[in-house]
Amino acid sequence: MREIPAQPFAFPLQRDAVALVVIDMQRDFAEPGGFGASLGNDVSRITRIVPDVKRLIEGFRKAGLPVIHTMECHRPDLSDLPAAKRNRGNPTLRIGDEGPMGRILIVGEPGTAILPELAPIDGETVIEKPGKGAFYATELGDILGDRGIRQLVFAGVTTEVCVQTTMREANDRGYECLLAEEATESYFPEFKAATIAMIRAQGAIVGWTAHVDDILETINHA
Ligand code: C5J
Repeated sequence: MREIPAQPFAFPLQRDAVALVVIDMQRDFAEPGGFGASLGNDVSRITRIVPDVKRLIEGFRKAGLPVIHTMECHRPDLSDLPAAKRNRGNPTLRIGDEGPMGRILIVGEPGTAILPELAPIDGETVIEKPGKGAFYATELGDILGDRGIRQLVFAGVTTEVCVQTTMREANDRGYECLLAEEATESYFPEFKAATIAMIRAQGAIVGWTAHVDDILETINHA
């Protein structure tokens, strides 16, 4: 067994039981005219991590390890969108509204797609999720169980919302979770920093955090 240098202590990699989970690297969170921008956020913060997410994905592919992608999205009839989610806040465009990239966060719309640079390849699992967490109302738990996966490396956006929610869901289900620091981002730098700190606090209470270079170096030599 090899260990990935990590905080708060080394991550004990099980190469035959690890997968990369890339959370919601969708145009709606990263491009002007999408959901993230409609909430008043600076989406350029998200596009800046694309190169690091890309090399993490490519590293897992090269090592022959599974890559799982998630997409936050809803059915066109909005039957999986609670009013409490649709009506929250004061966005210029709500989920399901028609925007410049199609209907916001609706399955099959151009803006809902994963960024082309990070697009899944044949054979990779894509989880369409109506919630912030990727286990809620999806088949993710069954897929991981069938494949014997017990460790999850996380990348994607946003750090304190869908990434952290999914990590907490996974942690409660018994997975060992590692967050790739340069491959995750928030619209709020202080929220990213706080999330990293709280995940690894108290002896890795939610999981570990590590640098992309250390993750890649270890998976390629384990
Ligand atoms: C948000 C996400 N922030 N993917 N979604 O609404 O984090």
